[in-house]
Amino acid sequence: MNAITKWEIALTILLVIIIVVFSFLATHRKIPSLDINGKIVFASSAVTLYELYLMTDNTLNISTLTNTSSTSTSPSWSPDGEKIAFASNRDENWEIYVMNADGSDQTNITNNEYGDSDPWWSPDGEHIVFFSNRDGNFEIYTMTSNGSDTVRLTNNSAIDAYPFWSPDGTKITFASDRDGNYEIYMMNTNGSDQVRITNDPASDLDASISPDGNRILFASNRTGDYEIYTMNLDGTDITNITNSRSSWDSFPCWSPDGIQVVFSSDRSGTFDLYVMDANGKNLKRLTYEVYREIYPRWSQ
Ligand SMILES: [Ca+2]
Ligand SMILES: [Ca+2]
Ligand SMILES: [Ca+2]
Ligand SMILES: [Ca+2]
Repeated sequence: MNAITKWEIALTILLVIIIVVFSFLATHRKIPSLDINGKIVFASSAVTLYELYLMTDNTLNISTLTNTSSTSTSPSWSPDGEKIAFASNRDENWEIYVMNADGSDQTNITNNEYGDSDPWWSPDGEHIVFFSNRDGNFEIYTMTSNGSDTVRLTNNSAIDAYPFWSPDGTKITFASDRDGNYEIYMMNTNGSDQVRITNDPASDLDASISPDGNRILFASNRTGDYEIYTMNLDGTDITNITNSRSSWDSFPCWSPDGIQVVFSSDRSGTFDLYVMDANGKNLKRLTYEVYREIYPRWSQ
């Protein structure tokens, strides 16, 4: 064997080793596992349709809650953390379902031919607010948590959608395009005193009041792409807490203690979940899937 062949063999072996090592590193990328305080339910399109998943204690501890050939999304925790309300189109049109927090006993509580979506539990656990087009266009409704005694809260030809119940139980925030584009509104839980909070030509939506009752968290595309903001309850002191231009940052949700915010962003190229302090600091990425994770909702 001459010297050149020996060198060729040595070089080939070295190249093979390098390729094997790099392939291993690429497929066994070290994903940081983060401890989270409580549990986060979220929707993910693992194949083509969204299903609900539960992340508990740390970001690698994920279990599957729904598994149907349909979409399940927009989850909301019961205040005691025992149940999850959500929307699904598994029964041919959108309905609201309630299940146990382990995914068992999935029960349709709306049962009508119209679109019903985005349930949010009242803090006393008695009621659920949601939106539906059962009266011809999208309006906000409340019902008991077993689906009885539905009450309509809004009444206009515009879209009224994406309601959240305030942690103190007295208000419902929602989005409506009744004034020409999506703005954030607040009303009493019987629909009285509907007040507009934002005033911007962009879309403002997904507004929820902080556990301490002082700030509203919301999403808006007023800079040209979606960012997450906080503001006072009267709409003053609007603060952009994502500032991630050219990425879509949305689905914001308070942590139960109000110190952090969980949200979905496509800044990595696909929608993943992130957590940060409510002032935008200490950003941490929670998911590293190639799939799309949206609608994170946090419970103790
Ligand atoms: Ca329906
Ligand atoms: Ca309406
Ligand atoms: Ca607006
Ligand atoms: Ca952005």
